[in-house]
Amino acid sequence: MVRDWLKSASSVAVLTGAGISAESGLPTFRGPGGLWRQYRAEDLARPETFARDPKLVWEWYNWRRSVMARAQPNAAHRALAGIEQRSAQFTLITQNVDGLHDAAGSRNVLKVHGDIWTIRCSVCGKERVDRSDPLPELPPRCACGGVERPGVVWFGESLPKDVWAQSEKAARAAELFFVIGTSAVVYPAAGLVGLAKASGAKVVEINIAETPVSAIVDASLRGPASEILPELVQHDV
Ligand code: BV8
Ligand code: ZN
Repeated sequence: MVRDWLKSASSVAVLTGAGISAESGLPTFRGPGGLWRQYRAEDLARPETFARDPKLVWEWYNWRRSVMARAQPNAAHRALAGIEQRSAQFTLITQNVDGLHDAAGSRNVLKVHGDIWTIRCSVCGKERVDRSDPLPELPPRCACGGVERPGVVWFGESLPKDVWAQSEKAARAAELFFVIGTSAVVYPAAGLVGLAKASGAKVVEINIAETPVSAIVDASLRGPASEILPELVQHDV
């Protein structure tokens, strides 16, 4: 059924979360690996924690960057890159900051929560991409002397305007909307599922567990994304 929907949909949009990178060895946010030392990710991904202790937050990001630097895209990331090539209109919206969708060959990736490889000065706002692992000095400093921060969206911060506007547009235009590997508890990203549904899309969830959106989707494929996604594209002859 979903395979047929995929074949006939002229516009496809996808929302991914940490679960799609789980099989690349990256701990999910709220799963067992979501803890670092005795801190919860949700307490570290906050501007007030960074203001209080930039070095601690940077140690967490340095640790995550070193884990991500060793991670490879998995079959789920690659399957999405394949679907993009075959779809007339395809938009990939991700909450992940690991860059694995780009590494798998996805071209048009909307990063609604930013990118861990981007570093931004908290004083002058200058942004740069820095993939050094580990970062030599924590916290890194800008040429202007300002302390730099990870180029990600923390809790309480608004999402990048243009990226968010494109994400909403894609959710509205989608005939087929996949929600993959996300616990669908973080807003406004999770709201894209309801927006796609309200705009007439068929919504397909791929997750190993039930989530708050499971009740509203048209099809719930229960299992690991790296097994289910390649299945969907495999029979494309
Ligand atoms: C904002 C930082 C306001 C980057 C992250 C409306 C309603 C309710 C709450 C709010 C609301 N509006 C705002 C809020 C508050 C807050 C929020 O949503 N809180 C929640 C927790 C209640 N939202 C915000 O603060 C957002 N900002 O709205 O600001 C505003 C508006 C205008 C102007 C000014 C201000 C900002 C949210 C962004 C927060 N930053 N990350 C980083 O360091 O990574 S969020 C964090 O959670 C990550 O980005 C992560 O991507 C995201 C969601 O987590 P998931 O990706 O879903 O991962 P999780 O571990 O939760 O789940 C994994 C899933 O995978 C599970 O379901 C599991 O079953 C599944 N899985 C596991 N293995 C597999 C699998 N599935 C398939 N295959 C597998 N193998
Ligand atoms: Zn600066």
